[in-house]
Amino acid sequence: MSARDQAMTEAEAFASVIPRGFVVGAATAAFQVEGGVHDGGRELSVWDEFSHQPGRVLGGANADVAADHFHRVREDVALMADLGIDSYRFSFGWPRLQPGGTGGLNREGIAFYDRLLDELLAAGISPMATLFHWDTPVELRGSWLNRDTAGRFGDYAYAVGEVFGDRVDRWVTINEPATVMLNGYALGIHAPGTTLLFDAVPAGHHQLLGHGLAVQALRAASVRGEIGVTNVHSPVSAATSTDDDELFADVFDIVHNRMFEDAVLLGSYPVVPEPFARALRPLVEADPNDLAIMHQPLDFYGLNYYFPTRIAAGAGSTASPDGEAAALSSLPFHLAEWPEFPRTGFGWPNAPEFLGVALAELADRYGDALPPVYITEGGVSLPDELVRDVDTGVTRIADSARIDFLAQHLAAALDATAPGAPAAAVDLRGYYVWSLLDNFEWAAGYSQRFGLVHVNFATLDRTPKESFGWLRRVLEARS
Ligand code: IFM
Repeated sequence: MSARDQAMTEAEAFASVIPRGFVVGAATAAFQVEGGVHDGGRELSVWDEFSHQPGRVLGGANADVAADHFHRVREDVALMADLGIDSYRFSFGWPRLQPGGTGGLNREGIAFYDRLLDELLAAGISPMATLFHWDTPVELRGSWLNRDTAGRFGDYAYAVGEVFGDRVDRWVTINEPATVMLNGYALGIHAPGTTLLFDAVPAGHHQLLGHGLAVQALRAASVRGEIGVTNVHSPVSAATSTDDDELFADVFDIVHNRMFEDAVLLGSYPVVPEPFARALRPLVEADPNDLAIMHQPLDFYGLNYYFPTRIAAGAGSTASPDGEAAALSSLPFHLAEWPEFPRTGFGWPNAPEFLGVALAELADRYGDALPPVYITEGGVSLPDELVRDVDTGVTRIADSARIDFLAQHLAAALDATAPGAPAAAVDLRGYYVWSLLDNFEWAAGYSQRFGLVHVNFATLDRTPKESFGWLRRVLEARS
Protein backbone atom coordinates (compact mmCIF):
# COMPACT_ATOMS: atom_id res chain seq x y z
CA MET A 1 0.00 0.00 0.00
CA SER A 2 1.37 3.45 -0.87
CA ALA A 3 1.96 5.97 1.90
CA ARG A 4 -0.99 7.99 0.57
CA ASP A 5 -3.38 5.03 0.57
CA GLN A 6 -2.26 4.19 4.07
CA ALA A 7 -2.97 7.75 5.21
CA MET A 8 -6.48 7.47 3.78
CA THR A 9 -7.13 4.19 5.56
CA GLU A 10 -5.87 5.73 8.79
CA ALA A 11 -8.15 8.71 8.19
CA GLU A 12 -11.17 6.42 8.08
CA ALA A 13 -10.12 4.77 11.33
CA PHE A 14 -9.45 8.16 12.91
CA ALA A 15 -12.93 9.41 11.96
CA SER A 16 -14.48 7.03 14.48
CA VAL A 17 -12.85 8.84 17.42
CA ILE A 18 -14.52 12.16 16.60
CA PRO A 19 -17.68 12.52 18.66
CA ARG A 20 -20.97 13.23 16.89
CA GLY A 21 -21.64 16.97 16.79
CA PHE A 22 -17.98 17.88 17.41
CA VAL A 23 -17.21 20.87 15.18
CA VAL A 24 -14.22 20.58 12.87
CA GLY A 25 -13.24 23.80 11.16
CA ALA A 26 -10.42 25.78 9.65
CA ALA A 27 -9.31 29.30 10.49
CA THR A 28 -7.71 32.37 8.93
CA ALA A 29 -7.44 36.06 9.80
CA ALA A 30 -8.15 39.11 7.65
CA PHE A 31 -4.69 40.64 7.57
CA GLN A 32 -3.00 37.33 6.91
CA VAL A 33 -5.05 36.28 3.88
CA GLU A 34 -7.06 39.12 2.37
CA GLY A 35 -4.56 41.39 0.62
CA GLY A 36 -6.42 44.12 -1.28
CA VAL A 37 -5.13 46.55 1.33
CA HIS A 38 -5.99 49.60 -0.77
CA ASP A 39 -9.20 48.22 -2.24
CA GLY A 40 -12.78 48.93 -1.31
CA GLY A 41 -12.12 51.93 0.90
CA ARG A 42 -9.87 50.04 3.32
CA GLU A 43 -7.39 52.14 5.24
CA LEU A 44 -4.25 51.16 7.08
CA SER A 45 -3.69 49.16 10.21
CA VAL A 46 -0.65 49.13 12.47
CA TRP A 47 0.43 45.98 10.67
CA ASP A 48 0.42 47.72 7.27
CA GLU A 49 2.63 50.41 8.77
CA PHE A 50 4.90 48.00 10.64
CA SER A 51 5.40 45.58 7.76
CA HIS A 52 6.48 48.43 5.49
CA GLN A 53 9.20 49.53 7.91
CA PRO A 54 12.63 48.17 6.94
CA GLY A 55 13.82 45.19 8.90
CA ARG A 56 10.55 44.37 10.66
CA VAL A 57 9.39 41.37 8.63
CA LEU A 58 11.57 38.56 7.35
CA GLY A 59 12.57 39.14 3.74
CA GLY A 60 10.95 42.58 3.76
CA ALA A 61 7.57 40.93 3.10
CA ASN A 62 4.24 42.68 3.54
CA ALA A 63 0.60 41.63 3.29
CA ASP A 64 -0.45 43.94 0.45
CA VAL A 65 -1.47 40.90 -1.58
CA ALA A 66 -1.09 38.05 0.93
CA ALA A 67 -3.24 35.14 -0.32
CA ASP A 68 -5.47 37.58 -2.24
CA HIS A 69 -8.53 36.19 -0.50
CA PHE A 70 -10.26 39.56 -0.94
CA HIS A 71 -10.52 38.81 -4.66
CA ARG A 72 -10.98 35.05 -4.35
CA VAL A 73 -13.76 34.52 -1.85
CA ARG A 74 -15.82 32.27 -4.07
CA GLU A 75 -12.84 30.05 -4.92
CA ASP A 76 -11.81 29.81 -1.27
CA VAL A 77 -15.29 28.93 -0.03
CA ALA A 78 -15.47 26.28 -2.76
CA LEU A 79 -12.26 24.80 -1.29
CA MET A 80 -13.83 24.77 2.16
CA ALA A 81 -16.93 23.06 0.81
CA ASP A 82 -14.75 20.47 -0.90
CA LEU A 83 -12.88 19.93 2.35
CA GLY A 84 -16.17 19.38 4.14
CA ILE A 85 -15.51 21.51 7.23
CA ASP A 86 -18.39 22.28 9.54
CA SER A 87 -17.27 25.81 10.29
CA TYR A 88 -14.93 28.54 9.07
CA ARG A 89 -13.30 30.97 11.46
CA PHE A 90 -12.30 34.26 9.86
CA SER A 91 -11.80 37.78 11.15
CA PHE A 92 -13.49 40.99 10.15
CA GLY A 93 -10.79 43.45 9.09
CA TRP A 94 -11.21 46.46 11.35
CA PRO A 95 -9.65 48.94 8.84
CA ARG A 96 -11.75 47.44 6.05
CA LEU A 97 -15.05 47.71 7.88
CA GLN A 98 -14.37 50.86 9.83
CA PRO A 99 -11.49 52.71 8.17
CA GLY A 100 -9.89 54.98 10.72
CA GLY A 101 -11.43 53.11 13.64
CA THR A 102 -14.32 55.49 14.28
CA GLY A 103 -17.66 56.35 12.77
CA GLY A 104 -19.99 54.43 10.49
CA LEU A 105 -19.06 51.27 8.64
CA ASN A 106 -17.67 51.30 5.11
CA ARG A 107 -20.25 50.10 2.58
CA GLU A 108 -17.70 48.31 0.40
CA GLY A 109 -16.26 46.56 3.43
CA ILE A 110 -19.75 45.41 4.40
CA ALA A 111 -20.32 44.18 0.85
CA PHE A 112 -17.17 42.05 1.01
CA TYR A 113 -18.15 40.29 4.25
CA ASP A 114 -21.76 39.97 3.04
CA ARG A 115 -20.41 38.04 0.10
CA LEU A 116 -18.25 35.85 2.32
CA LEU A 117 -21.08 35.10 4.74
CA ASP A 118 -23.57 34.42 1.97
CA GLU A 119 -21.16 32.02 0.26
CA LEU A 120 -20.48 30.23 3.55
CA LEU A 121 -24.12 29.87 4.46
CA ALA A 122 -25.01 28.69 0.96
CA ALA A 123 -22.30 26.02 1.32
CA GLY A 124 -23.67 24.93 4.71
CA ILE A 125 -20.54 26.16 6.57
CA SER A 126 -21.11 27.77 9.95
CA PRO A 127 -19.36 31.16 10.32
CA MET A 128 -17.25 31.93 13.39
CA ALA A 129 -16.11 35.57 13.21
CA THR A 130 -13.34 37.26 15.16
CA LEU A 131 -13.73 41.00 15.66
CA PHE A 132 -10.07 41.78 16.30
CA HIS A 133 -7.16 39.77 14.94
CA TRP A 134 -4.42 42.38 15.38
CA ASP A 135 -5.22 44.92 12.63
CA THR A 136 -5.76 48.02 14.76
CA PRO A 137 -6.48 51.07 12.56
CA VAL A 138 -3.43 53.37 12.54
CA GLU A 139 -5.58 56.40 13.30
CA LEU A 140 -6.20 55.09 16.82
CA ARG A 141 -3.04 56.71 18.10
CA GLY A 142 -1.40 55.00 20.99
CA SER A 143 -3.21 51.91 19.82
CA TRP A 144 -3.90 49.57 22.76
CA LEU A 145 -1.71 51.59 25.11
CA ASN A 146 -4.46 54.18 24.92
CA ARG A 147 -7.49 53.35 27.04
CA ASP A 148 -9.72 55.05 24.46
CA THR A 149 -9.05 52.20 22.02
CA ALA A 150 -11.13 49.92 24.26
CA GLY A 151 -14.10 52.26 23.89
CA ARG A 152 -13.56 52.57 20.13
CA PHE A 153 -13.48 48.77 19.92
CA GLY A 154 -16.77 48.51 21.82
CA ASP A 155 -18.38 50.94 19.35
CA TYR A 156 -17.00 48.99 16.42
CA ALA A 157 -18.35 45.73 17.89
CA TYR A 158 -21.82 47.24 18.17
CA ALA A 159 -21.79 48.46 14.56
CA VAL A 160 -20.53 45.11 13.24
CA GLY A 161 -23.01 43.20 15.39
CA GLU A 162 -25.90 45.23 14.02
CA VAL A 163 -24.95 44.48 10.43
CA PHE A 164 -23.87 40.83 10.62
CA GLY A 165 -25.61 39.67 13.81
CA ASP A 166 -28.19 37.68 11.87
CA ARG A 167 -25.61 35.47 10.11
CA VAL A 168 -22.66 34.81 12.42
CA ASP A 169 -23.02 31.69 14.57
CA ARG A 170 -20.12 32.40 16.91
CA TRP A 171 -18.30 35.60 17.74
CA VAL A 172 -14.77 35.84 19.08
CA THR A 173 -14.12 39.33 20.43
CA ILE A 174 -10.31 39.35 20.49
CA ASN A 175 -7.74 36.85 19.28
CA GLU A 176 -4.75 36.23 21.57
CA PRO A 177 -4.46 39.49 23.51
CA ALA A 178 -1.36 37.99 25.14
CA THR A 179 0.49 37.79 21.81
CA VAL A 180 -0.46 41.36 20.98
CA MET A 181 0.79 42.60 24.36
CA LEU A 182 3.97 40.50 24.52
CA ASN A 183 5.14 40.47 20.91
CA GLY A 184 3.70 43.82 19.88
CA TYR A 185 4.28 46.05 22.89
CA ALA A 186 6.77 44.29 25.18
CA LEU A 187 9.28 42.79 22.73
CA GLY A 188 8.68 44.83 19.59
CA ILE A 189 8.67 41.89 17.20
CA HIS A 190 5.05 42.53 16.15
CA ALA A 191 3.18 45.75 15.43
CA PRO A 192 3.26 48.37 16.73
CA GLY A 193 6.83 47.43 17.62
CA THR A 194 7.50 49.01 21.01
CA THR A 195 9.90 47.38 23.46
CA LEU A 196 8.28 48.28 26.75
CA LEU A 197 8.88 44.96 28.51
CA PHE A 198 6.76 44.97 31.70
CA ASP A 199 5.44 48.45 30.88
CA ALA A 200 3.44 46.81 28.07
CA VAL A 201 0.89 45.46 30.56
CA PRO A 202 -1.60 48.32 29.99
CA ALA A 203 -1.91 47.12 26.37
CA GLY A 204 -3.20 43.84 27.80
CA HIS A 205 -5.49 45.56 30.30
CA HIS A 206 -7.04 47.74 27.60
CA GLN A 207 -7.63 44.79 25.27
CA LEU A 208 -9.38 42.97 28.09
CA LEU A 209 -11.49 46.05 28.72
CA GLY A 210 -12.21 46.19 24.97
CA HIS A 211 -13.26 42.54 25.11
CA GLY A 212 -15.75 43.24 27.91
CA LEU A 213 -17.16 46.27 26.13
CA ALA A 214 -17.44 44.30 22.89
CA VAL A 215 -19.41 41.51 24.60
CA GLN A 216 -21.78 44.11 26.04
CA ALA A 217 -22.06 45.78 22.62
CA LEU A 218 -22.78 42.54 20.76
CA ARG A 219 -25.50 41.70 23.29
CA ALA A 220 -26.93 45.21 22.96
CA ALA A 221 -26.95 44.71 19.18
CA SER A 222 -28.98 41.50 19.76
CA VAL A 223 -26.69 39.27 17.73
CA ARG A 224 -28.15 35.78 17.52
CA GLY A 225 -24.81 33.92 17.70
CA GLU A 226 -22.81 32.76 20.71
CA ILE A 227 -20.09 35.04 22.09
CA GLY A 228 -16.62 34.16 23.36
CA VAL A 229 -12.99 35.22 23.36
CA THR A 230 -9.79 33.45 22.28
CA ASN A 231 -6.69 33.24 24.44
CA VAL A 232 -3.54 31.40 23.54
CA HIS A 233 -2.54 29.10 26.39
CA SER A 234 0.97 27.80 26.81
CA PRO A 235 1.44 25.48 29.81
CA VAL A 236 4.41 26.94 31.68
CA SER A 237 6.93 25.00 33.73
CA ALA A 238 10.11 25.93 35.52
CA ALA A 239 13.30 24.52 34.01
CA THR A 240 14.44 23.39 37.48
CA SER A 241 12.96 23.48 40.94
CA THR A 242 15.17 26.35 42.10
CA ASP A 243 13.29 29.27 43.67
CA ASP A 244 14.36 31.60 40.88
CA ASP A 245 13.19 29.36 38.05
CA GLU A 246 9.88 28.79 39.88
CA LEU A 247 9.41 32.52 40.44
CA PHE A 248 10.01 33.46 36.82
CA ALA A 249 7.84 30.59 35.59
CA ASP A 250 5.05 31.90 37.81
CA VAL A 251 5.48 35.41 36.40
CA PHE A 252 5.55 34.17 32.81
CA ASP A 253 2.38 32.15 33.44
CA ILE A 254 0.77 35.35 34.73
CA VAL A 255 1.67 37.56 31.78
CA HIS A 256 1.10 34.92 29.12
CA ASN A 257 -1.90 33.01 30.46
CA ARG A 258 -3.46 33.94 33.74
CA MET A 259 -3.95 37.68 33.51
CA PHE A 260 -6.08 37.11 30.39
CA GLU A 261 -7.88 33.99 31.56
CA ASP A 262 -8.54 35.04 35.15
CA ALA A 263 -9.83 38.43 34.03
CA VAL A 264 -12.42 37.10 31.59
CA LEU A 265 -13.42 33.99 33.54
CA LEU A 266 -13.12 35.14 37.16
CA GLY A 267 -13.19 38.92 37.01
CA SER A 268 -9.92 39.26 38.89
CA TYR A 269 -6.21 39.38 38.16
CA PRO A 270 -3.91 36.71 39.59
CA VAL A 271 -1.92 37.46 42.71
CA VAL A 272 1.45 38.85 41.68
CA PRO A 273 4.53 37.55 43.55
CA GLU A 274 5.95 40.33 45.73
CA PRO A 275 9.22 40.95 43.80
CA PHE A 276 7.08 41.82 40.74
CA ALA A 277 4.48 43.94 42.49
CA ARG A 278 5.99 47.12 41.08
CA ALA A 279 6.62 45.87 37.56
CA LEU A 280 3.08 44.51 37.36
CA ARG A 281 1.39 47.37 39.20
CA PRO A 282 -1.44 47.64 36.62
CA LEU A 283 -2.52 44.17 37.71
CA VAL A 284 -2.04 44.75 41.43
CA GLU A 285 -3.87 48.06 41.41
CA ALA A 286 -6.49 47.32 38.75
CA ASP A 287 -9.77 49.16 39.09
CA PRO A 288 -12.48 46.66 40.18
CA ASN A 289 -14.92 48.41 37.82
CA ASP A 290 -12.66 47.53 34.88
CA LEU A 291 -12.43 43.93 36.05
CA ALA A 292 -16.22 43.77 36.28
CA ILE A 293 -16.47 44.90 32.65
CA MET A 294 -13.92 42.30 31.54
CA HIS A 295 -15.89 39.57 33.31
CA GLN A 296 -18.87 39.15 31.01
CA PRO A 297 -20.85 35.92 30.81
CA LEU A 298 -19.49 33.97 27.84
CA ASP A 299 -21.18 31.30 25.73
CA PHE A 300 -17.89 29.64 24.91
CA TYR A 301 -14.18 29.99 25.50
CA GLY A 302 -11.64 29.85 22.64
CA LEU A 303 -8.32 28.12 23.30
CA ASN A 304 -5.39 28.41 20.91
CA TYR A 305 -2.61 25.96 21.65
CA TYR A 306 0.72 25.69 19.85
CA PHE A 307 3.47 24.72 22.34
CA PRO A 308 4.42 24.64 26.03
CA THR A 309 6.96 26.98 27.59
CA ARG A 310 9.84 26.20 29.93
CA ILE A 311 11.29 29.11 31.86
CA ALA A 312 14.72 29.51 33.42
CA ALA A 313 16.15 32.39 35.43
CA GLY A 314 18.83 34.59 33.92
CA ALA A 315 19.16 36.27 30.56
CA GLY A 316 19.46 33.69 27.83
CA SER A 317 20.43 33.54 24.24
CA THR A 318 17.27 31.67 23.25
CA ALA A 319 15.31 33.37 20.52
CA SER A 320 11.66 34.15 21.05
CA PRO A 321 9.48 31.55 19.37
CA ASP A 322 8.59 34.20 16.78
CA GLY A 323 12.06 35.49 15.99
CA GLU A 324 15.03 37.20 17.48
CA ALA A 325 14.20 40.03 19.82
CA ALA A 326 16.92 42.15 21.29
CA ALA A 327 14.54 43.08 24.10
CA LEU A 328 14.41 39.46 25.20
CA SER A 329 18.02 39.46 26.28
CA SER A 330 17.35 42.24 28.75
CA LEU A 331 14.80 40.17 30.66
CA PRO A 332 15.87 38.45 33.89
CA PHE A 333 14.66 35.07 32.55
CA HIS A 334 14.62 33.17 29.28
CA LEU A 335 12.79 30.47 27.39
CA ALA A 336 14.62 27.20 27.85
CA GLU A 337 14.85 24.47 25.23
CA TRP A 338 12.70 21.33 25.00
CA PRO A 339 15.28 18.84 23.66
CA GLU A 340 12.87 15.95 24.20
CA PHE A 341 10.41 17.14 21.54
CA PRO A 342 10.79 17.38 17.76
CA ARG A 343 10.51 20.91 16.38
CA THR A 344 8.12 22.41 13.89
CA GLY A 345 9.24 24.59 10.97
CA PHE A 346 9.11 27.55 13.33
CA GLY A 347 11.37 25.73 15.80
CA TRP A 348 8.50 25.29 18.25
CA PRO A 349 8.37 22.10 20.30
CA ASN A 350 5.82 19.69 18.84
CA ALA A 351 4.20 18.45 22.04
CA PRO A 352 0.63 17.18 21.60
CA GLU A 353 0.42 15.93 25.18
CA PHE A 354 0.67 19.51 26.38
CA LEU A 355 -2.63 20.31 24.68
CA GLY A 356 -4.10 17.92 27.24
CA VAL A 357 -2.18 19.79 29.95
CA ALA A 358 -3.57 23.12 28.70
CA LEU A 359 -7.13 21.77 28.87
CA ALA A 360 -6.51 20.30 32.32
CA GLU A 361 -5.14 23.63 33.56
CA LEU A 362 -8.29 25.36 32.35
CA ALA A 363 -10.45 22.77 34.11
CA ASP A 364 -8.47 22.98 37.36
CA ARG A 365 -8.17 26.74 37.45
CA TYR A 366 -11.65 27.73 36.39
CA GLY A 367 -13.98 24.83 37.24
CA ASP A 368 -17.61 25.84 36.79
CA ALA A 369 -16.58 29.29 35.55
CA LEU A 370 -15.32 27.73 32.31
CA PRO A 371 -17.94 27.71 29.54
CA PRO A 372 -17.83 25.15 26.69
CA VAL A 373 -14.47 25.26 24.93
CA TYR A 374 -13.54 25.38 21.26
CA ILE A 375 -9.93 24.94 20.26
CA THR A 376 -10.02 27.93 17.94
CA GLU A 377 -6.53 27.32 16.52
CA GLY A 378 -4.07 24.47 16.28
CA GLY A 379 -1.67 23.74 13.48
CA VAL A 380 1.91 23.53 12.33
CA SER A 381 4.25 25.28 9.93
CA LEU A 382 6.39 22.99 7.83
CA PRO A 383 8.67 23.26 4.86
CA ASP A 384 6.17 21.34 2.72
CA GLU A 385 7.67 19.04 0.16
CA LEU A 386 6.57 19.57 -3.45
CA VAL A 387 6.62 16.25 -5.28
CA ARG A 388 6.22 16.23 -9.07
CA ASP A 389 4.75 13.05 -10.49
CA VAL A 390 6.94 12.20 -13.50
CA ASP A 391 4.12 10.47 -15.40
CA THR A 392 1.32 12.97 -14.95
CA GLY A 393 3.36 16.12 -14.37
CA VAL A 394 1.07 16.93 -11.46
CA THR A 395 2.66 18.44 -8.37
CA ARG A 396 1.46 17.29 -4.99
CA ILE A 397 2.40 18.71 -1.63
CA ALA A 398 3.50 15.97 0.68
CA ASP A 399 2.92 17.07 4.27
CA SER A 400 2.55 13.84 6.18
CA ALA A 401 4.08 15.57 9.22
CA ARG A 402 1.05 17.91 9.26
CA ILE A 403 -1.30 14.92 9.11
CA ASP A 404 0.51 13.40 12.10
CA PHE A 405 0.48 16.70 13.95
CA LEU A 406 -3.26 17.23 13.48
CA ALA A 407 -4.17 13.63 14.26
CA GLN A 408 -2.03 13.64 17.41
CA HIS A 409 -3.31 16.98 18.68
CA LEU A 410 -6.94 16.19 18.03
CA ALA A 411 -6.53 12.79 19.69
CA ALA A 412 -4.74 14.40 22.67
CA ALA A 413 -7.60 16.88 23.13
CA LEU A 414 -10.27 14.20 22.92
CA ASP A 415 -8.36 11.85 25.24
CA ALA A 416 -7.75 14.57 27.81
CA THR A 417 -11.44 15.46 27.96
CA ALA A 418 -12.79 11.89 27.98
CA PRO A 419 -14.60 10.68 31.12
CA GLY A 420 -12.12 10.08 33.93
CA ALA A 421 -9.30 11.94 32.15
CA PRO A 422 -7.57 15.02 33.68
CA ALA A 423 -9.63 17.53 31.69
CA ALA A 424 -12.90 15.57 31.77
CA ALA A 425 -14.67 18.62 33.20
CA VAL A 426 -14.02 20.55 29.97
CA ASP A 427 -16.98 20.53 27.61
CA LEU A 428 -14.92 20.46 24.40
CA ARG A 429 -17.01 21.34 21.37
CA GLY A 430 -14.64 21.68 18.43
CA TYR A 431 -11.22 22.13 16.82
CA TYR A 432 -10.21 24.64 14.14
CA VAL A 433 -7.12 23.94 12.08
CA TRP A 434 -4.77 26.86 11.66
CA SER A 435 -4.85 27.45 8.81
CA LEU A 436 -7.03 26.94 5.78
CA LEU A 437 -4.47 28.66 3.53
CA ASP A 438 -0.75 29.38 3.62
CA ASN A 439 -0.63 33.04 4.56
CA PHE A 440 1.30 36.03 5.86
CA GLU A 441 2.81 34.77 9.10
CA TRP A 442 3.41 38.15 10.76
CA ALA A 443 7.12 38.84 11.46
CA ALA A 444 8.05 35.61 9.70
CA GLY A 445 6.51 36.86 6.44
CA TYR A 446 5.83 34.01 4.03
CA SER A 447 8.54 31.76 5.44
CA GLN A 448 6.19 29.69 7.59
CA ARG A 449 3.44 27.75 5.85
CA PHE A 450 0.56 26.60 8.07
CA GLY A 451 -2.05 25.89 5.38
CA LEU A 452 -4.04 22.83 4.46
CA VAL A 453 -3.95 24.51 1.07
CA HIS A 454 -0.66 25.55 -0.49
CA VAL A 455 -0.60 29.08 -1.90
CA ASN A 456 1.93 29.94 -4.56
CA PHE A 457 2.59 33.55 -3.60
CA ALA A 458 3.84 34.40 -7.10
CA THR A 459 0.80 33.12 -9.03
CA LEU A 460 -1.66 32.93 -6.10
CA ASP A 461 -2.65 29.45 -7.26
CA ARG A 462 -4.08 27.23 -4.58
CA THR A 463 -3.14 23.55 -4.33
CA PRO A 464 -4.66 21.36 -1.63
CA LYS A 465 -1.96 19.54 0.31
CA GLU A 466 -2.09 15.89 1.31
CA SER A 467 -3.28 16.97 4.76
CA PHE A 468 -6.32 18.49 3.03
CA GLY A 469 -7.10 15.13 1.44
CA TRP A 470 -6.59 13.40 4.78
CA LEU A 471 -8.90 15.78 6.64
CA ARG A 472 -11.51 15.54 3.89
CA ARG A 473 -11.46 11.75 4.25
CA VAL A 474 -11.78 12.02 8.05
CA LEU A 475 -14.76 14.34 7.68
CA GLU A 476 -16.44 12.19 5.04
CA ALA A 477 -16.00 9.05 7.11
CA ARG A 478 -17.54 10.49 10.27
CA SER A 479 -20.68 8.71 11.35
O1 IFM B 1 -0.68 32.92 12.50
C1 IFM B 1 -0.90 32.98 13.87
C2 IFM B 1 -2.29 33.51 14.16
O2 IFM B 1 -2.50 34.76 13.59
C3 IFM B 1 -2.50 33.63 15.65
N1 IFM B 1 -2.16 32.40 16.32
C4 IFM B 1 -0.91 31.77 16.00
C5 IFM B 1 -0.76 31.63 14.50
C6 IFM B 1 0.56 30.94 14.15
O3 IFM B 1 1.63 31.72 14.58
